[in-house]
Amino acid sequence: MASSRLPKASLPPGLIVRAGRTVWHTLWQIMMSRLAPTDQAGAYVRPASQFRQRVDPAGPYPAMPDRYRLIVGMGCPWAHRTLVVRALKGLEAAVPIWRVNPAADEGFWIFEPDQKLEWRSLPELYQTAASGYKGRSTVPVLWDTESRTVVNNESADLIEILNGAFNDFAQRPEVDLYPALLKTEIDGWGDRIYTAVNNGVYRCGFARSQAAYEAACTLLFDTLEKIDQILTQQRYLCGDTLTLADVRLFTTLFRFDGVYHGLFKCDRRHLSDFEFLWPYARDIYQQPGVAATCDLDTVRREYYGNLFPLNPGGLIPLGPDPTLWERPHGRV
Ligand SMILES: N[C@@H](CCC(=O)N[C@@H](CS)C(=O)NCC(=O)O)C(=O)O
Repeated sequence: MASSRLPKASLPPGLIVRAGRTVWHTLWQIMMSRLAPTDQAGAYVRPASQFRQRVDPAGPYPAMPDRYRLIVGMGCPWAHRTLVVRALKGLEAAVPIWRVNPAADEGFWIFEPDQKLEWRSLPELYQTAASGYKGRSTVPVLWDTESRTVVNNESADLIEILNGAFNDFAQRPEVDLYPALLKTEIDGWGDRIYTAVNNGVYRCGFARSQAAYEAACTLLFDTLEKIDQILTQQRYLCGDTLTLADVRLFTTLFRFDGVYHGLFKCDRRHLSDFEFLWPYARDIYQQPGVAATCDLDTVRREYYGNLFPLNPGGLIPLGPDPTLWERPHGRV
């Protein structure tokens, strides 16, 4: 009889489910608290960047070609902003990059070995800059090879620096993504986009309470829907000129359907469902030099492969097709 082949003493399924759930939930809470600090309501709070100096002819860090290095990881949206500005300005030769990759088991960034640098990991470089540094070792970083320190590790500053400070060595100095007349408007967009969208997707994905997740997700999509409306009337956020505000929005949009929709539960709509926002995002992708900074396969691998508490099985989704970004955008 079939029943005689069943194992004699197996644990009751209910017990296995309850034990598994308790153990996994406790581990998840511990790992999430390391990965993503939250406030008392379970909402993610991003730590502030600690190196905030400027490249300035009058200060200790004057602009010079080949003196600074921009340290980036290809998956990171904050690093991606700096790569987009560097490409639009034609600063590839003047400000070379050093690349880091995530080390899944160690939880920090490791330098690509073929660069043959003196540090193995990014935390080691931060210790060279400031011995005893206790903050997070994040990308992007602007590193000064002369004084051997981190000049700045805040992407919001770095995109302004790359836009304005290296014009003498830029291939396209005439490109100005932060024109004086639009500064107030660009800064206003920057704040709004940071809270609701750039950091908003992380606040969805890293929330540890239902209420915190719902608040973040609602603000995110309400904001994207408002932007979609605005883009019915104008090509870019501040009118007919591409600015830093668009660059800030773009790097989150580039990751939206491939990563945030699934992994971070940003799933009220796909980016590709938005009538104006989706062609707008492709318009930026198709600007000279931008596509070369975009690598959707690496982005997907880095997020899904390294945020273990959000994807313990480690499977990497296959879709959507990256060539969709090359479709004509039709915006003028
Ligand atoms: N506010 C920073 C945030 C940068 C950031 O969080 N970078 C992430 C990668 S997407 C990182 O390097 N995390 C490493 C860590 O937190 O240990 C900026 O915009 O530059």
